[in-house]
Amino acid sequence: MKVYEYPHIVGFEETNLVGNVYYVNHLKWQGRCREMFLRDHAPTVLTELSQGLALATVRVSCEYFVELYAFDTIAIRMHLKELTQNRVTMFFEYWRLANGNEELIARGEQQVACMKREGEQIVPTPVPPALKEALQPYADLRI
Ligand code: SSV
Repeated sequence: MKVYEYPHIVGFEETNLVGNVYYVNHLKWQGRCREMFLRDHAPTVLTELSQGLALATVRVSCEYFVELYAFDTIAIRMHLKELTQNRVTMFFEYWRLANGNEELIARGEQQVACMKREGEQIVPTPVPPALKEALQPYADLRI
């Protein structure tokens, strides 16, 4: 199984009054990670998003183990947890990278539902073939 990695260096804007990273940022990084995945591996899905496809986020979670600080170098690693007719569930691990060491900071999960806009309505639609194809190598079980 492959994992998709989004690297990041924590900035001051992401920290709170006492210097550690404010919890909402971990969720933003999940968002960054998934959009960069589309950019790198399924760019046609980005076009579809401007043509009626909607990827609706229906669930997001994060479990926090260790605090992060400004200038920490981290990697958000994503893989596919489940794929159904019209839903994709992703799993995330947040690692801090420091002098050759890797420390698990947090874990997260999210699910998106594929929908399409039909006039006023928004209705479920199958996962776009280009996305299914791109997800294949990142599945933790064969799909
Ligand atoms: C504008 C908007 O609604 C964007 C939604 C983006 C959703 C991206 C979903 C990407 C899923 C990638 C899964 C990769 C698993 C290895």
